[in-house]
Amino acid sequence: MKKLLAMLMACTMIFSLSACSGGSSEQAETASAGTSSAESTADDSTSKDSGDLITVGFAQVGHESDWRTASTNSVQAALSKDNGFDLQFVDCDNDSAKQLEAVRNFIQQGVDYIVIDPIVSTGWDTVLGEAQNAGIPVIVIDRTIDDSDKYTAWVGSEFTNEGLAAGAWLKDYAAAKGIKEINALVIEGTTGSSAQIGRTAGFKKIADENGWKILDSQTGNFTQDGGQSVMESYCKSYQGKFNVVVCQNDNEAFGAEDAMSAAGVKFGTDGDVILISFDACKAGLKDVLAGKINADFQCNPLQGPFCADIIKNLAADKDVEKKTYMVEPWYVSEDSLTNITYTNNAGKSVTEDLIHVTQDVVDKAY
Ligand code: GYE
Repeated sequence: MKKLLAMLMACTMIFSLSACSGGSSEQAETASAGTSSAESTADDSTSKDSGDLITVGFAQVGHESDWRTASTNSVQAALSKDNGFDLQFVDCDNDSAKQLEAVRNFIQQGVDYIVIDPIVSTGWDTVLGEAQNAGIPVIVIDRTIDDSDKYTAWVGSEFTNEGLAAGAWLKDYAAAKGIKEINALVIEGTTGSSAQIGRTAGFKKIADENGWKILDSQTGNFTQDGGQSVMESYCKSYQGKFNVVVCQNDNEAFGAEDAMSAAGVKFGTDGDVILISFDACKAGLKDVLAGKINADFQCNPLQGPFCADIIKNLAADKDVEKKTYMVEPWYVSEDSLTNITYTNNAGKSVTEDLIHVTQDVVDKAY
């Protein structure tokens, strides 16, 4: 437990966020149901036999990207036996039916807690009701569930802000470079995921405000292969007509780079096409450093410690926040712009730093 606390405190300091304060008594009541065996483990979890561990079922999206690998590693490390957890991990392979089945299996087994990273944002109310009836608190991480509030807590990203920030950066960058017309191609993430919905909407809002053309917007499913095949077809259909490509994650960007290189399209800081990406994983930031990706908007996958913190607090009958947002910096290849100002999804005008990528930034990335 001491080890866990130290880790969580460090994490809280880094992100200046707390996942364990406040919250309504209603949440606390829901959360405490079905956790009596776990309560006794809340104070000392370092030397447990398996009967004392908190059992958790985690229905993960799949293994489609570098981001996903980092997310899985983060949750598995935080919900380890040493930290007092017995974690059952299910890779749902980007299949919503499989994910619902995994959650139903966890309910049937009577795990203490269920963690879900929802592949899509709707279709959840019935199964969350079943978990609630069984007295099993559900913690949602990363993507959101938008058609039900029958979960105890969520920790993840403000995807619309990521899209808005990408648009705000492009506006300032184009102005600085004297680029008058924007003709953009978008490669979206998995259709119906909150990450795809938010990033698409945020970028489109800025595009509409500035009269930019979005020539096409198709899904690449958050995979490198998907990004490559969408970009291959874009290169044929829109040859010479586009000057911006927006990929909704780094892996799609890697695929788009291969397709553009094969088609003889020059992209990046010295090219004719501005390449924008999301996630800012290590390999993505390497490409920012190399000038292949112009700007990369981070989505922070290190939610494991927050998740462990939430569960430990629920097990100890403490209140938790219903929503916790990860802090996410924006990364750029050139150092000409140092910040962006935009109106975020909460309607607030914000000014945020742009981090110029150096080798040191790459080395420290996830
Ligand atoms: O951007 C992508 C992953 O849900 C935020 O899913 C996550 C997204 C992430 O596959 O790389």
